Amino acid sequence: MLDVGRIKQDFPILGQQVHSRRLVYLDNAATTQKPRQVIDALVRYYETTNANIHRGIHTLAVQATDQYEDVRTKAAAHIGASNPQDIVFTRNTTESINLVARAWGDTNLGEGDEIVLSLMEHHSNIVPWQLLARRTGAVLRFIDFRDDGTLDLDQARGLIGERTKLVSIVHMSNVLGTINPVAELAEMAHAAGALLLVDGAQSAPHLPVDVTQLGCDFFGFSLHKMLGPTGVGVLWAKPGLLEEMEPFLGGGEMIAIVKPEGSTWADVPHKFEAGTPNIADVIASGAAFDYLRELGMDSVREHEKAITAYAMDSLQRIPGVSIHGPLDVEQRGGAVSFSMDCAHPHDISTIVDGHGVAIRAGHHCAQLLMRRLGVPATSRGSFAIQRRCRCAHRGVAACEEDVC
Ligand code: 7TS
Repeated sequence: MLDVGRIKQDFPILGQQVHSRRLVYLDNAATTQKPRQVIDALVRYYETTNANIHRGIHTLAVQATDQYEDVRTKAAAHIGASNPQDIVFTRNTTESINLVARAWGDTNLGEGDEIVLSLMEHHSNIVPWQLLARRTGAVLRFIDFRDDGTLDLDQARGLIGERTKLVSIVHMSNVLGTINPVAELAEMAHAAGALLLVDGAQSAPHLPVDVTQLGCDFFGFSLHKMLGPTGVGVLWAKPGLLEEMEPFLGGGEMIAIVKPEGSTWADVPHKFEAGTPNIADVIASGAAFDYLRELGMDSVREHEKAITAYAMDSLQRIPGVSIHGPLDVEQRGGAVSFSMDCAHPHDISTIVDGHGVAIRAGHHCAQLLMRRLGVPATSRGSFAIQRRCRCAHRGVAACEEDVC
């Protein structure tokens, strides 16, 4: 069980008051707060190690390079990947997906080829494919979801076929909370000769993830949603895929030899990390991976299930409130969107902000999903490890804390 009292002390920002009330931060799907360990790692890097990497052979350059590469190993371990060289550091999930759309999509897709997405995707798993479709003549297909917020797998089976070159799907929805059956989708995609990309922006922070068990070909996520700094994303690709792909951005450090008539590329993953990367934030991300590893992702998941159950139970007691997405915590994570009769989400957000409570209201960068729900916006509370639940009300065995 997580010691939430101790965890909360690690987050300096949570000691703050907002509108003279204790800050209750429930916007973790947008970005999480940072523990002292991550902030200290960032400061320590600048105070003791700052140097450019993969170039100098002086002491600081070697130390910075070692620390940066060490985080690649931690990133691989976090998602059960066997080889750190299959990890590329990007700026965020959005860039990870755009990298695949450009570096894999431009070469492998043509007129009439199909990319299968779902109606619950974040815009960052829609727009890069629309741009790719415009460049190549490929066509997008969308899997619907059922009224209970689960993906319509029967429809998926019909949509994924011989024209499909890629299935790109969110692992955990940032609006509905739905956890999608990635392994089944991987089987469908592979049976059709297609690849599967998983948008792990909401799953890598909250679920134990093993890319081998998921059977996916690409997996992307963002460190700022999992206690790490902004400006660091990860793209993992199945062994061998990165080698086959064209570079994404050109410049320093991604080359082997440059001649007037053309260049050759560095080995992966460096082929995809042109220019000076976000060294400081990658190194501080190492502290975020350590923090989650020490808690254990199984414990994180159990804890968040308890909070989510409590939140949904409490919301359902309020007259006029309806929750979007699965009601079973086994099928969902801790992003809980709801609508309330006669109350606009922005008003709800403003009112609770007056009580020190940070939630998000809006379309959550998922306009296709909003249209499918038939609402312009929702209110959303999204949880992470540093919240307690009043589980005494719920009798949730995983958590005996009783102070919210
Ligand atoms: N995919 C999903 C499922 C997301 O939830 C988000 C961000 C992204 C991709 C993009 O992540 P980024 O780090 O590249 O920006 N989601 C949200 C959200 O729900 N509220 O603000 C950002």
